[in-house]
Amino acid sequence: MMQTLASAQPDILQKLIFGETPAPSEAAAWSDGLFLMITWFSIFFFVLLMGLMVYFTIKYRRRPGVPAQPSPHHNLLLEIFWTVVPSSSLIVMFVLGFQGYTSKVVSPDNAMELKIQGSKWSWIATYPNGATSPETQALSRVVDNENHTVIEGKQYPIFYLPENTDVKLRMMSTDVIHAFWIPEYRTKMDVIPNRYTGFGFRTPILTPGDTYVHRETGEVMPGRDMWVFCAEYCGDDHSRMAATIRIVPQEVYDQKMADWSVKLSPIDAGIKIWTQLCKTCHETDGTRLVGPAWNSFKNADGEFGFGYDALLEDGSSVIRDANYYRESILDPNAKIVKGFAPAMPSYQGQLSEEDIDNLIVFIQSLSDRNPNAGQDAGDAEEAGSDTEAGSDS
Ligand code: HEC
Ligand SMILES: [Cu+2]
Repeated sequence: MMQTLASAQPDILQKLIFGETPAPSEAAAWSDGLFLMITWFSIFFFVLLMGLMVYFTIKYRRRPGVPAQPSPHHNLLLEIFWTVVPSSSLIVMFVLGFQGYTSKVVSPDNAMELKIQGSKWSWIATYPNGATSPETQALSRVVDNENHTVIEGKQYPIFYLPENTDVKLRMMSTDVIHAFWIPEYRTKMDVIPNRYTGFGFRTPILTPGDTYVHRETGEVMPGRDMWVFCAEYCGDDHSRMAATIRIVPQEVYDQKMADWSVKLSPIDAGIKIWTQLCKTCHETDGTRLVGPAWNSFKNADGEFGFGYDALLEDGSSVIRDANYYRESILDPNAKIVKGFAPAMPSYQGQLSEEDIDNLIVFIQSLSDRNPNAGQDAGDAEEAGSDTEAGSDS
């Protein structure tokens, strides 16, 4: 269905507007298709209305000796016709647009989670195993002919991703509002302080034509580069807040992850904080202490763990997602889990953003709805995340 919308359009216009490279995912092709459909819709009505206007001005122009025609008052049928037809077309556009939007914002349960941090004026991506990419490339280079040297412009980070994989971004800003924009995916989303936002996409399957040039060796390697830009005006260097997403074969990605080894995986770092600060009130094996256990399980009090709905004291319920956990740590009394006392101290100012993030990755790993299951996320297995039960995909 998604592809039909895009492929129903003439190829030339598609290429003229969106370039030679095909959209990297079905969701992106959907946006192109919808954009072109709306373009044709507008062209049709523009030509029709302007044509009629010109025709009528000529036909009913004022001429000497010809008395002016009386103006008709109202024609109910005509009024209904030209209200219903255009507005139902708009509803069709809305529905198709909404469908495209949800397919970008909602990603499959097992999508790999990439953490994005935006700050003035750079992007940092952190992988499930805690690694960050040390590689960069320049957006521009100038050849200095006198000295026979190449002068490279500002360096931008390269984020490697495996081909044919669902990826989900969890983003936050450390300062002002930014927006993470991947033009090839036709998607951008605001990145704001103190709240996670995100969207997902599926990386394309590489074709033999997809290559990039290795910066140091000059070798031609299989892969596909896509630019990332900031789409929210955020100050002086906004226009140079860029990065590259580089889609590579799975083996290359795995090798990079192994090479960029990290001191302490996010899960291990999370376990450390838990042992020091939270263990007295929170178990990870379903045992009820002062506070609820963090792993996923069900009992008479309801469902627990990441990805499950929390029943609250005030009778409402809320999904336990990353924002829920963040709030529970910084402002524990904002939502009180049903059956528990408001006995938890706030950790506002005591835990860094990174600490909170590590705790969330650890808590996620305790759930059978762990988004990072199957990724190399340290000792997730040990924490018992490999069960399929309860998955609602
Ligand atoms: C003095 C005991 C105590 C300590 C220490 C404590 N908590 Fe809590 N926590 C609670 C109680 C009680 C609740 C349930 C009431 C509520 O929702 O605030 C709770 C709820 C939570 C929840 C929501 C759980 C759910 O399943 O919905 C999270 C997340 C949480 N705490 C995280 C932490 C973290 C992280 C730490 C350590 C940095 C911590 N807590 C330390 C008592 C504690
Ligand atoms: Cu920005």
